[in-house]
Amino acid sequence: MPTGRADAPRRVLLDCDPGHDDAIAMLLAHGSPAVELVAVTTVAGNQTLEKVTRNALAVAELAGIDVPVAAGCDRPLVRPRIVAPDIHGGSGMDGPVLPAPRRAVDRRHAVDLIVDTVMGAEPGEITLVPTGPLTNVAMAARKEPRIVPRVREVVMMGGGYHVGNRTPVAEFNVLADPEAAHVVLNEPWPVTMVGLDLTHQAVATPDVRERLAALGTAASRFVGELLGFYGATYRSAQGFLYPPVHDPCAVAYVIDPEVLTTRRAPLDVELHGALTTGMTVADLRGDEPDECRTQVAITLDDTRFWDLVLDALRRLDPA
Ligand SMILES: [Ca+2]
Repeated sequence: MPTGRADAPRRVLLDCDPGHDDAIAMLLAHGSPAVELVAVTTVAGNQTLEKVTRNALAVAELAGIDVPVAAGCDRPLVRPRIVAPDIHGGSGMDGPVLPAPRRAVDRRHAVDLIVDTVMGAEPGEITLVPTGPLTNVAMAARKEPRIVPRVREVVMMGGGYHVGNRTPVAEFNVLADPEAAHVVLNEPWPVTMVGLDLTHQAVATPDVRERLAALGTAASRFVGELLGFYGATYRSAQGFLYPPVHDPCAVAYVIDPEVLTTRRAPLDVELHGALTTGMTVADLRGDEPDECRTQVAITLDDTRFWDLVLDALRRLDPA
């Protein structure tokens, strides 16, 4: 059970693969007063580990995020590595000119930083927010099983109960390392799956882009440049009129649970399907169970969501 004060900022470790939307998730977590971003860990996903780690350090530099940034697993547990240059470009975060990071990467492996962070905090204090393949989080749960009951909850961006993006039924983060997703979904910690069903409602429309531009801060300009590239690739590669920004949705839920609706449901991942490997399967039959440690995100309050993002960017970098 959580022990922190109800009004104390929620302490969040973000495990990510920046990634355009990961970058926005970092900025949202850092800028929001409701969350204390305590560490950032990186995992191969949208691009190679080297590239996504560099990108994470660049975002930290840009936004003055002064927390440990540690590099983690450079490949999935079992499968060959897949990356996503069709969406995120050759650097993993094409579009803006990135500042040269002055801070060095933490010397610890990301798995050790996750373990140290959770074991060094009070039980129920740390929320894990994975927004890339789940390799690091699965490895941490295996390396130090005592973290599992100490984690407040896992709020993951990944999967979907109805739709995929890399395949008709599999979402990229889960497809990239389905065995790691299996570990994370089957450990006895609370898991909220913020999947594509939800994140496809978080669309960077022209109205959102105008609000961003009107902020006129370095951070909002940076996000605008991210969305310029990401919007173009989402249009050409996925046929989206405007791009969905997946990863900040998970952070937004930690900041304000009212930003989305959830439904408790047993949840697992397909590892052996001829057509369905990497598909997350939620059992939504019948009435919502009274008790279930897994739940899926259903409906986004997109006005509230974008208000949170814009508010965080404003606080981060006053014009
Ligand atoms: Ca990501």
